[in-house]
Amino acid sequence: MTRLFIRQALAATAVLAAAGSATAHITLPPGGATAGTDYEAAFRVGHACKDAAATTGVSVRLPRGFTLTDAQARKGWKLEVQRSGDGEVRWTADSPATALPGAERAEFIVRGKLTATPGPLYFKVLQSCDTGSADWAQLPTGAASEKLAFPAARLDVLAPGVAAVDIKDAWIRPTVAGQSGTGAFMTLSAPSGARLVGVSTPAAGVAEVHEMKMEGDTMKMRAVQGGLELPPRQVIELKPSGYHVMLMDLKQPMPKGATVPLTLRFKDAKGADSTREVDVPVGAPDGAAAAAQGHVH
Ligand SMILES: [Cu+2]
Repeated sequence: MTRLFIRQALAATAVLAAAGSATAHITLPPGGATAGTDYEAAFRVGHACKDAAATTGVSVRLPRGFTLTDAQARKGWKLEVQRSGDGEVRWTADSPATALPGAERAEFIVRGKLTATPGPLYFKVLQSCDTGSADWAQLPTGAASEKLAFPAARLDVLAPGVAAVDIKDAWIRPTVAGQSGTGAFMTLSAPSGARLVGVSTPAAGVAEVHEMKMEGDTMKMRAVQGGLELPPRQVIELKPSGYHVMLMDLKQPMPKGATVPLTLRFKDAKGADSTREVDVPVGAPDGAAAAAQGHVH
């Protein structure tokens, strides 16, 4: 019966598909935001326009469903806010000296209130450069294999109760016969901040968030008190020899290639509870295994 919840699934494929969004060039941090809340939209500019040396202007067209509160000024840039219609926020570099160099990353921040209706919101962003411009304004048409050259920045507006947290590269260390505990690892990022306060899975009697701490000259692990803080837009890594999810009282072995469902529970800054479900593959991804070995030395 316990076999039911360990599924052989194509979870690795899902992870790859999620990573694909990182190829877009002006983006909002993945993970979404809760419907009806105040949201700080931090548009990440990753590089200048094609063949350009610097970004000289960024103009964000606000979608219906986002009610502007304010926008963050940038030193050396003029900020213009147009509230009529759907609204637009525009930053323009005062001079070539204050323009954003091609290889440098920066965030352009707009704050506002989100619609109470869950669903995707698309922000169209016009990037101006010393040479040319790029209009990140394409909306998906729904075709399965579609690859947009200039996608608009997407925000997933989530129903209350669904955690606004991006979960990537999750994996569980395989077990051998008789082993009663193991670790689960992943990277977490909460665009608006959150705290990981609990984990559960039908595959283990007990699941806890652990940290590694030196006690005298011994490395010990223990439960994180009060939950694991995820500051806004920071990537927090759960990895071997660092923070991890400890699965104890395992209900069955976890062979490489199996998939285990985890439910992660979060609290936001206002104390609202939310959860996110992830199907976690058993077995270290190549990169993670290498990183884990690197840690030993
Ligand atoms: Cu542990």
